[in-house]
Amino acid sequence: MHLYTENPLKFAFSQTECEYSDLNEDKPSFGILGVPFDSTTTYQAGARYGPLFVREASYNFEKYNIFLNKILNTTVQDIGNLESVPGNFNKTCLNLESVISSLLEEGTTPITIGGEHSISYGVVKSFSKTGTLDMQEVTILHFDAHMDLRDDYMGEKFSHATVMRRIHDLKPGHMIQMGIRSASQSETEFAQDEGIDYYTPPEIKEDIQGMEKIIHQIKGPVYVTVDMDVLDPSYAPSVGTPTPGGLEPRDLERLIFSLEGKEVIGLDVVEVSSNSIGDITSINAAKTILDFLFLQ
Ligand SMILES: [Mn+2]
Repeated sequence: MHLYTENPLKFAFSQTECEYSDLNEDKPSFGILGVPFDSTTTYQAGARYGPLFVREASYNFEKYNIFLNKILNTTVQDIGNLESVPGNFNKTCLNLESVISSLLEEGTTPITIGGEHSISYGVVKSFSKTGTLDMQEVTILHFDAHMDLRDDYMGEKFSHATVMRRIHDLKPGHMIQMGIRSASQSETEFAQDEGIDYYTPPEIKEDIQGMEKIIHQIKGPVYVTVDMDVLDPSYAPSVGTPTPGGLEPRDLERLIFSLEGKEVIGLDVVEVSSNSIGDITSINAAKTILDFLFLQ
């Protein structure tokens, strides 16, 4: 290993597998995996570039968080990108389940950078397959402009637009959606019938402390999925389906900070379709991952 060098293709403050074994330490707490897959995107394509630009953007942050008065000191291994199969969700999902399952077997908590939202299904399915976790005890905390609860989208069962319905099929104990401002009538009816709680941006802005309390009160394991379109397009324009009227970065930061002390079993940050250095969407996505890591 050479001193004074860094690898811009891995997430900031993380180690590659080689470096990790050189350090001869225990397995890292968190494993970062990029999934460059965007074959079901409806509108603004390019989420395949998300892992690249989110990692690049991660370099412009401090290792110290002024709000938490904390230096980032958790162990993070960046294991690179998934070998995704363009145009084939099923094959991509099988590869994804294989990698996530191997992380879980090591006791490493996965942090997945999308890719479009359909990939979250492969991650959550890996948990349900391990057998060490009772899905009935798991809460899915979902930040998004959209419910993604359609049973199919244009005839497709697996899509960024159906991902939360497919995750619901895995029978998690509870689902909470925050930032919702776009849905079909049948999606809202499904959510109400199934006891899925959802909160719109005006509700969140009017009572941010109430929202923090809802997150504080989650019992048991939590899986967190963040579609970056939860932010207003003024802060996150490079997403698959930009939708006006979203959250501000400070709102999302406070909600992520509310996870402190929670048993978070995995995090994904999806739908970033940035295609240039310094793009605000990738910067906000990298910040969200770092905000989460500062809690550890
Ligand atoms: Mn969305």
